[in-house]
Amino acid sequence: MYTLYYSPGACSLATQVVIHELGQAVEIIDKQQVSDFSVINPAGMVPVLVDNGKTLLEGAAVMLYLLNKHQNTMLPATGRGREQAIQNIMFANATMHPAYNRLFFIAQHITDEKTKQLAFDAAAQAITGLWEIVEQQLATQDFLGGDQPCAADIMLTVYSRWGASFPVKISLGQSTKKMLNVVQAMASFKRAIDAEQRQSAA
Ligand SMILES: N[C@@H](CCC(=O)N[C@@H](CS)C(=O)NCC(=O)O)C(=O)O
Repeated sequence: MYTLYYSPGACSLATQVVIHELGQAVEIIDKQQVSDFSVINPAGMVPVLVDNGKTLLEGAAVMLYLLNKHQNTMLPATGRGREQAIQNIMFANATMHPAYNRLFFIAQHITDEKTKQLAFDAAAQAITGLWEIVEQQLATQDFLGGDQPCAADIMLTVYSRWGASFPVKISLGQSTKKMLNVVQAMASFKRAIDAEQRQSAA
C-alpha cells in the first residue's frame, strides 16, 4: 500500500486520482497532521509518496514513478506517444502549476489592494494564455491523452479548480471546459475528493 501526504485540494489530489486509476491501494495523510513535515520533505511541499519505506518527492517525478511501475495506457511504453505524454506531464507540473502558484503568492504577500489586483490580473492573463495552448491541443482530440484522460489531463483539472479562490477571471475554451468536466466526473476523481474530505472530517 502506498502512503500519500497531501493538502486538501492541492496538486497531491492528482497523484491520488492516478493511484486509483492504476488500481493501487493508498493511505492518505494530511500534511497538517504531521508534527514536523520538514523531516518528510525539507521543501515542505506535497505530494510526497512513500512506497515500501522509499520516499518520493516532486509531483512530476512521483507521477512518472507510478506510471512506469504499473501497467496503464496513460504512459505508452515507447515512441512518440510516450514522449508526448511526458511532455504533457511536464507542461502541467512545470508550466501551468507555477503559473497558478503566482495567485497564492500574490494573495499572501502583496498588501496594497490596488497593486494586488494588478498582480492578480497579470497572473490570470498568463494562466489564460496557457489554457489557450491546451485548447489548441484539444482541437483534434478530447484529452491531452488522446481519446482517454491521461495524467496531464488529471493534473490540469486539479489546478483549474484553484482559480475560484481568487478575484480573477481566467478564460477557458469550450474543449478545455469539456475535458475538465469529464475528468471531474471520473469515479477516481470523486473518490479522491471524498477521501480527502473524510480524512479532514475525522
Ligand atoms: N515542485 C513541487 C511543487 C509542489 C507544490 O507547489 N505543492 C504545493 C501544493 S499544490 C504545496 O505543497 N504547498 C505548500 C502547502 O500546501 O503547504 C512539486 O511538483 O511537487
